[in-house]
Amino acid sequence: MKIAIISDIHGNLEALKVVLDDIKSRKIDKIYCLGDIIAKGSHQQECCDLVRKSCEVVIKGNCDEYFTSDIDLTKKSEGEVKRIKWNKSKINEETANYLRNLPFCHEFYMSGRLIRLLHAHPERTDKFAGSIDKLERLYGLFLPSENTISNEKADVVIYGHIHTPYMQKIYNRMIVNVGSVGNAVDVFRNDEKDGNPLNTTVANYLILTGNYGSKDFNKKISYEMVCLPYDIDKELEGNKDNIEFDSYEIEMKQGKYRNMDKIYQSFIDRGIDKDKI
Ligand SMILES: [Mn+2]
Repeated sequence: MKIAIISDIHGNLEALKVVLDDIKSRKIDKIYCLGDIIAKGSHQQECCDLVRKSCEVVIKGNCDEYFTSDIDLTKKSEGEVKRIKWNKSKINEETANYLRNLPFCHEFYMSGRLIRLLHAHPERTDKFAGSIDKLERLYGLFLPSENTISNEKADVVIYGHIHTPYMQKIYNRMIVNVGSVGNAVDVFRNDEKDGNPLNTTVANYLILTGNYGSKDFNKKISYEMVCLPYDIDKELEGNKDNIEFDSYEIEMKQGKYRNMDKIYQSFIDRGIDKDKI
């Protein structure tokens, strides 16, 4: 069984189409989506329509949750109010209702492993845990919570949210981040050390291959990360109405997150010396 796992499309239709075409060209049985179909890019409605048509399982991301909830605008800054209103205007009410009702998590066995799919973390759709974190925080990814389906620790956690793909083995368990289809970034940036941005600004997804439903650990399993170039300029052409066009363009073309101050603060919070990055 081959399952393609996509995440964090963020309204990028060109990237999503390239990914779905690539999936179609391989013998893949199912497509799962880990959320954040909306926010940021202009083609949010189109991406929701395509994901609903193509994916057997879709779970909820933090943006799917945030931009479809009742937000008290009186407590938000002027810029944030504009951002909320623009993003809310990009999807219709029926789609908003669909996103609101998405499940938090999905689980299955493959080649003996209990595989848990999450958007970001078992506790919340917006809790950040990534390769920059210490073991204790990474271990938290495997733990069950009131949001998970089973009360077991997962053998494999597959998630999105951080927009940078990676794999890491700890405690005989496996972490796989599938990266982002439509908004790939790399938070480790240094003008002297940076390589080709095309190594970041691709559409990323994962192909998981193994014995679906089997509780026999003694079976083959594989995790394949796919990186696909797509027509970024064409996608940006269709973003003329984007109220955050400038920062969006930098993310698309340089893979540099729009709010590096937030990234640097999270390095400081984690005890990482930002000057050594
Ligand atoms: Mn997210």
